[in-house]
Amino acid sequence: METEVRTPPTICGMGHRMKRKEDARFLFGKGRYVDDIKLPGMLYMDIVRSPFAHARIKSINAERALAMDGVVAVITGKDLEKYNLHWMPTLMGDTQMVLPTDRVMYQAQEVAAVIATDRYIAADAVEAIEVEYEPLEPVVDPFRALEPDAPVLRTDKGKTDNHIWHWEVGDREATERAFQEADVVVKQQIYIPRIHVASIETCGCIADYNPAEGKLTVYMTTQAPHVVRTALALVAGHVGLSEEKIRVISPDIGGGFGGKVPTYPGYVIAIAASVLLGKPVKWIEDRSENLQADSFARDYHITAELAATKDGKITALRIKTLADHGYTDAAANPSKFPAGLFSICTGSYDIKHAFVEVDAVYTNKPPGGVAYRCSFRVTEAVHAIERMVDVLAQKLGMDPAELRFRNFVQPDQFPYKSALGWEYDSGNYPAALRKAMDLIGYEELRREQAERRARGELIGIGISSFTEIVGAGPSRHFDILGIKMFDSCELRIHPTGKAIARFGTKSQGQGHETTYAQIIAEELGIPAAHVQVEEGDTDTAPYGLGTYASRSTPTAGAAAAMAARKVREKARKIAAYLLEVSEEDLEWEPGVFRVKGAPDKSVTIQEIAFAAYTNHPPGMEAGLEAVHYYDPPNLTFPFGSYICVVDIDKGTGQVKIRRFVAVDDCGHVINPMIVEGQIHGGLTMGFAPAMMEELVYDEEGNILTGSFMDYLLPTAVETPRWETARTVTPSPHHPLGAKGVGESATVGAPAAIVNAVVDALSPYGVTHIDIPITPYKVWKILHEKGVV
Ligand code: MCN
Ligand code: CUM
Repeated sequence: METEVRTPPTICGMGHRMKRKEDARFLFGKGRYVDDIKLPGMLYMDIVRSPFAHARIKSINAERALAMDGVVAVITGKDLEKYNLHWMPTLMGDTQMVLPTDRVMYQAQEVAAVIATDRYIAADAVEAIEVEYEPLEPVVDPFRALEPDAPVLRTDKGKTDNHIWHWEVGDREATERAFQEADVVVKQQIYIPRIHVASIETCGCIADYNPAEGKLTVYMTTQAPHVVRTALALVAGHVGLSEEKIRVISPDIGGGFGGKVPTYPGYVIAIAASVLLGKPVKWIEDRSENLQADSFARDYHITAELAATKDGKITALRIKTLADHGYTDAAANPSKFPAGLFSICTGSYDIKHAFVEVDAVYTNKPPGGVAYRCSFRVTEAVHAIERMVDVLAQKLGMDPAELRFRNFVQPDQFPYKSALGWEYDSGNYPAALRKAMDLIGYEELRREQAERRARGELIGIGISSFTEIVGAGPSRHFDILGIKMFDSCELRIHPTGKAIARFGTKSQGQGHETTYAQIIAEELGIPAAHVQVEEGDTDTAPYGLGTYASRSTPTAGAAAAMAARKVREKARKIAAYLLEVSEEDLEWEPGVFRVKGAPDKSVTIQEIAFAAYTNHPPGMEAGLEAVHYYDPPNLTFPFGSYICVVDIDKGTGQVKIRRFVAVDDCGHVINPMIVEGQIHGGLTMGFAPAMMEELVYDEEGNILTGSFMDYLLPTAVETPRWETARTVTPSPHHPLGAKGVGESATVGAPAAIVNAVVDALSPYGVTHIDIPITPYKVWKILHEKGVV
């Protein structure tokens, strides 16, 4: 099944490969990012950061800095304390220092801020500030954090240990019984390391407080401007910032990938500085600050077990995880899900019994936990289950594709209720895997592998048949700090039949200006080229929860369709009036109402729009517009099957990805070109942590990968050629049958790569390798296992 194209290219509704409307300004170098904005009288902020992971601050001496020409102010935690702004809440309801008053908790933590007339002066003044520290024993290892004699980090919260929360789901006893009765049990430790998103644009803001109006405008690199506005009003209401006086504008964003969901101390300090000084204050992180201090991703220590019959029917899954959250839990999960949607870890398989528990701990590392195209921890879940299926296949001596087919949730089982409580809306897992196997020539590859193995060559084939879960709400289960997770569209049709549509989401590169316009074109027949899409300004956009966890299409995309349908209903009334027939006598085709049986009697949507302002029916309100707040009835469950083929060089341990086939299914596709772009980018962001990326700390909590010399990013040179294809299994509850897709590839790809490498090395007894699979790691294994 493919997405049906119902509109001509002149209208460019769903299914058209429309070129991105936003790209013109980017290609002309006319994007408007936060750092492009320069306001009159603007001051610049730079931040003093801690060299220690854990230390007491004995003194801060700013005298030399303050004496420098152009330095306007130095702000410390003690200054913010006077206004009770030295702490802020995190999105997970924990607390985080804005600036410390006595202790620093991770390397690169904000210690003080300098405000100056020039960015360079601010940077020089940062160097001139003398901070005296008394180093304290750091807690770096999360397992160490749980030991009874480990230093307690969050004494400010009255804690007596470093444990943050315990979360569990599933039936512990039934799972235990299934394990006892199993023919075969496999168990594996899996570490999914800390990684960093490295978007091209770092984080930053301009806080512009206008004392005459009492109004604060913040230009900010945020994926969720409305949530920031409300949170600001809640924490700074006591200093006179009430919500109608706060305007958050998220202009063009140079990549978010989850790293621009949290509220960083820098934003709050810049706001405080602007309010205190009555001038605009700009703060833009540099690359090292972004890498060293911003929200990380992953850092899950997983112990996973599968129980199965000897012919390969999986009967139970059990997972225990330790989550390292750094010094505060500043993940950006929905409030009721501290471990995000990790409980999707039964994956694409019909597993009767499952039990999952996650414990979170504090350590002396930067806070975060949700970033990097993760779908709220689905990446971790997929990695665990897709690795475990291969571990089991290896133990049973069964082909990993065969084992997957044997355990897939079958197409006729949807809607499928998983052992951990999710209701999968739709899927066809066997079809996607079959298609991927045909495209790559699976059987032929296995034959080639057997021959090459006989010659001692290392070739591996890895599969990942993942299930995603994206599109939060529904609001009965999903909220952030109590704010329900719906999303919105406000649509206005102008008299000449052109439109403006505003949304509560915020594109960071995903192409919303194009795809939302296509949705409205699909529903109203107004050419997508004539639909202006706006996001990111809280003074004009309807309230929404923002863009992350691939939720925009499932929520705001649905809201666009629903708002357009409301407009169409009013248009139908106007059309009936203009054509002097009853509404029932009208037929709709994209852009035109026709009289049934008299097809030459018709009015276009443009004529109707004009009439809405010039000649509307008596008794009807003028205008043609609608607002829709869409609360999805369920999440959407995109999925895919990826197959990776690797060749390993025995001499160097270098892994070369020979081929990578990705079959994705995100239901109906709005713009195939944009979806392919999302998948190409997502695959590269799956490849990167699988092969290269990791944030590493030493025992003192010093970051060892604090620059791109050590934190390795793939470039076009390292990145393999992606071969993509799709199946289309529409979501039954989404108005367009669409599912999210923005993170699928990042979620699904790493396991396929690891499975391929382990497959190559399996004849030598290798059952698992933790990512990143660096040449050195492979080289060591080759030597340890006596392969060379
Ligand atoms: N789309 C489509 N048909 C579908 C599904 C999606 O045409 N069936 C289109 C959408 O209309 C949209 C794009 O694909 O233009 C992604 O849609 P969706 O899956 O709804 O995801 P979001 O728009 O909510 O984007 C968020 C997602 C996340 S969470 C991360 S992280 C990520 C990602 O998008 N960050 C990105 N992709 C990114 N791409 C870029 N360029 N920059 C980022 O920061
Ligand atoms: Cu988890 S990264 Mo995206 O959800 O913005």
